[in-house]
Amino acid sequence: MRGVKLTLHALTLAAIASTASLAHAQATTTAARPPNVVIIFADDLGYGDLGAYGHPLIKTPRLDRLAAEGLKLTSFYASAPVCSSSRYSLLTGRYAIRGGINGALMPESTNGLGAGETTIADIMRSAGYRTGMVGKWHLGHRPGFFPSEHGFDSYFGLLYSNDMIRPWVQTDVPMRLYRGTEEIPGEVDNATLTERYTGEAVAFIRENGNRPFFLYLAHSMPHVPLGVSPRFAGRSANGRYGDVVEMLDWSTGQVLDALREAGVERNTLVIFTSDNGPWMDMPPRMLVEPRIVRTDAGSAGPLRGSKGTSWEGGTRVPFIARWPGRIPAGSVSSDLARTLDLLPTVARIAGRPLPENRAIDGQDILDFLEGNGPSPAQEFFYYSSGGRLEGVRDRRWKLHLAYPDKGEPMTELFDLLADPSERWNVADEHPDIVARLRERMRRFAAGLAGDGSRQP
Ligand SMILES: [Ca+2]
Repeated sequence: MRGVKLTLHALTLAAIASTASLAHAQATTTAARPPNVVIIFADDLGYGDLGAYGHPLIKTPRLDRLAAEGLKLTSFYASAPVCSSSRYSLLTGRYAIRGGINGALMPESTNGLGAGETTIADIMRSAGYRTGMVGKWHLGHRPGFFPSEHGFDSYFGLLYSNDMIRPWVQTDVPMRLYRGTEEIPGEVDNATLTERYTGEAVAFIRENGNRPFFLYLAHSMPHVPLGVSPRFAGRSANGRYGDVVEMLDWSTGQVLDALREAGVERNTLVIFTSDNGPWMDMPPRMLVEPRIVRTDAGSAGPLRGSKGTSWEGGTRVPFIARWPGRIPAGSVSSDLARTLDLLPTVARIAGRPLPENRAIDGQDILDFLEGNGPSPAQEFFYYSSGGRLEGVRDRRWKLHLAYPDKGEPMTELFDLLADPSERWNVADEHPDIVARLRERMRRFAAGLAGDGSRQP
């Protein structure tokens, strides 16, 4: 009995002590609590699709205001021109070739994000954050590859693209929403996805506003087939595509309002960007009923090319970051930065070291985001949607290998500062720059072959 009493007494003392430390923690909470991070990732949203990036018809007042309250980048790159590869890089800070992820995983695919990879969510969870994901995963949809196995405490969404169902993709695998690792029975209504994702994201913020959290909201839109709630349909001057993007703007506003209502607006870094450039081509499989039409395509603005290409339009995407008191309002920069850089940056915010024993291609750009100096990112490598290395850029020059249907690629050189639309090939005028960048590509490819990081 005596032993039990002592134990109870010890427990009481421990409870008093922890209550006291809790009170202390609450008193210092706004100063000491680690900042939250929210990443909103659109699917196939082009460089020219937002008001803040010059679209003349699509109205995006919440995103435009977000940019005015923070930083807008004009040379920001998703790391691949296609879904799965791009998402791999966002979450791991590594080019997708390192993880053996090419293109877009299909319903019959059996691979996914490797068990040995360390994601942003893994890092944030190790720092004590609550980690939530809502939306399109597209890094494997079989056991072993779920978001919950890659650092996310909670998940709600689609495990791959919203077109991976008949009539657009010839598959017999049913499309289902998931919560955690559990399939939600019933057909998926494409028109409701943005609204459902938004509700889940807002609920996550409400539930976790009293502790550090990381939220990754990966929209299925504006990937075709476009889906929009009836209350948003027919509102945009830019047709169905405009309706969908304006609904994403509304969704972002809901998330921002939830942050303010939770009292964490000033302690949260919000990032909005896209996984690749706009879809523009028209493969025959899309010309079935219900028909996808050319006006369902987005815009790369002044940039050449589209999703799936190594032209600028394939990977250069909108990027907006807001962090009141940390990122100066009204900032605009043409410095180079990439989704690859978000993992090192977020790791620093959370006070965690980078994963060891593997190559990390991204760099910590926090000082740059906060207006303290230029971006440390010096270069970007361009891949085709099939994983072929097709170019590299530095701060000014882009070497591009244009592959014809047959034969040797044509070497092109563009001055991206003078010619962001890639209209004038100046390779003949600058053989020294061509040689330097070709050597840089060769060394990068050789390093990939030798680093063994395919199986981290
Ligand atoms: Ca995409």
